[in-house]
Amino acid sequence: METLKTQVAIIGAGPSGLLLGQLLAKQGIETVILERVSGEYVLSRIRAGILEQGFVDLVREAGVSERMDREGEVHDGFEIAVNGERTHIDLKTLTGGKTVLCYGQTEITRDLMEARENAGLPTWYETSDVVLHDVKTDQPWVTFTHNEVAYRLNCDFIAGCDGFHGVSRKTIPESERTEHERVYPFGWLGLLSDTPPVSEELIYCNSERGFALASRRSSTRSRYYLQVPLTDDVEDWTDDKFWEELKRRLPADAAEQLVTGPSLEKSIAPLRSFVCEPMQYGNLFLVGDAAHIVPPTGAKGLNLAASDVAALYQILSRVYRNGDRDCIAQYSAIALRRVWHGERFSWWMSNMLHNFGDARINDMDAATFSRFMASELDYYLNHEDGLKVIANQYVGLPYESLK
Ligand code: RFL
Ligand code: PHB
Repeated sequence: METLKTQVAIIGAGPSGLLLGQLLAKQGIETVILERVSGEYVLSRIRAGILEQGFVDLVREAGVSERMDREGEVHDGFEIAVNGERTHIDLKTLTGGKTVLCYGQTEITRDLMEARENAGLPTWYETSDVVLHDVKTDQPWVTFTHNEVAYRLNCDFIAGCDGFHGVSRKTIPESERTEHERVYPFGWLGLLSDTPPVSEELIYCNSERGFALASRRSSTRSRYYLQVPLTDDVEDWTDDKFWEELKRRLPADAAEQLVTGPSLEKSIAPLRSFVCEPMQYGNLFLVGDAAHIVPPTGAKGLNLAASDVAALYQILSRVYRNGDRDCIAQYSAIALRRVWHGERFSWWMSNMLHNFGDARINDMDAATFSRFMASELDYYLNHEDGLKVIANQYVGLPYESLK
């Protein structure tokens, strides 16, 4: 077995792992990233589109913001439509000047990959059999296989950035972690197309036929989503069927302007709220989707990954700068406080905007639950205080600093 050495072993080359690697490199901290699939495959996954200011600032600090600053669209607001009636959420006014950036996760990931490659930093794609060892000790190590050769990677710390299905979380013994989960009785079918988006701003649509979201990637590329039953398969949805259903769920004036075209990508994602506590075990830290999942309704998944990265980056910088190991224990509590706020917001938005069919929710029948949610929406969308609550959480709560 060949032996390698680094300071921080990062498992997973998604946005969490790549962003952490780039930030640590700025502090002169060595990293090796191990990724299960190819770089091309990582870039074929179409996911989030809305970045909070905290995320944007981190990407700038990592020195990888050149294309994001040029091509990302600043969004001052978005809309929520309830049965066709549109309410504008003026983020900038309601939050005292804050906005979000519309720039796809795929593009951020591509920029981070290129920066890492240009800096000559090691990423091992298409690795298999990744196993974490001795994570409770000061000398953890990772074994993996690449091109049929077995390797051992010695390190000081391991960052588990390997997503919901990764190995890192499962390395923590079951007796040492608690998992909180809510699975929703529907998924989101997403469609990407090179068509001009139906609106300058995102429109979150609550309709009797189910939820829909009109999002975008640029003035020529659209991203739309439909709430679909979990039993549906992507193959059940031709492009024509998707466009027809979207028109029925959008406000009538938007539907009239909708430009349709062939899909570049279509996929279904199940909706889930999930948190693993704690987010650290010895010298292993869980980051991003490895520790928590939110339903996409609040656009928080990627943004919570970024606040985890920010907390771990501060800790590891301090450890390597002045040998202060006491701060290590703060990671989980700092990360989880913000994670739970994001979880609560995403759960609440999902409850208000989807159609739960005839599923029982919170121990009540769906019709009763939907009345509560309709009243909740009515209140929040028609009072300045309510709009501020939505706006302040949509732009993202502040990051917490180390003590
Ligand atoms: P990722 O992006 O899942 O990356 C984890 C990486 O780890 C690799 N990996 C392994 N590597 C080595 N060894 C192993 N054993 C490994 N197991 C896994 C994987 O191949 C992968 O490359 O997690 P990360 O970096 O924490 O980033 C989080 C974000 O990707 C995620 O929060 C968001 O994309 C969530 N999400 C969405 N968020 C939004 O805000 N808006 C969206 O529209 C949105 N759409 C989505 C989503 C997540 C989805 N998944 C995961 C089901 C759509 C989907 C389909
Ligand atoms: C997206 O553009 O993919 C997107 C935007 C906002 C969300 C979810 C997904 O809440």
